Amino acid sequence: MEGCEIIYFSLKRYIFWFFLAAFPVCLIPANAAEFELKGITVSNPHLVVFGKNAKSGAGYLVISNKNSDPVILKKVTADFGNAMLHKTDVDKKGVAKMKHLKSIAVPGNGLLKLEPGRTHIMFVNISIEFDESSKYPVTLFFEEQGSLDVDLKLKSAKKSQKVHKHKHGHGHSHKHDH
Ligand SMILES: [Cu+2]
Repeated sequence: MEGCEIIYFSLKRYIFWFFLAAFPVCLIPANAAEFELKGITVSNPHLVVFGKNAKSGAGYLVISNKNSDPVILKKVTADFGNAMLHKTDVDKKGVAKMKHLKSIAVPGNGLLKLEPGRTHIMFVNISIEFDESSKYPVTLFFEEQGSLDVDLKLKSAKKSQKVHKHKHGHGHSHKHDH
């Protein structure tokens, strides 16, 4: 009898921990940020920078358009730097070049993916330090639908922020800072 109670108690505890552990996991996909405006849905907006002191970065997201007409994204602005629309083109020699786009069109009842190596939002002259827990707001301006605020989630491309300091003195003295 007493044994059963102990099992029951630990089961209750198990269930408690299970929900505690599972709850945030359930929240993340629901939270995996979607932003909507007049039939336009922007999903999975994220920002890739190289190191926390990066001066430039790229924004990627998926724009889906439930309207029957195409929608035109004509401008992106950000507080943390200058934003513009870019497209990466690879020429015949295999050299990748980025081209500035005045606008991008999302087909009616279709979607456009801004993704690495293709269309992206380019950020330059970044004036802030990044940290992984923050979100970075940008505003998308659509030709007819107006503006939509979207939060970009930071994804560091590489852990390049851990700068390995290595000082070498000349002659006999060696200084190593790690
Ligand atoms: Cu670019």
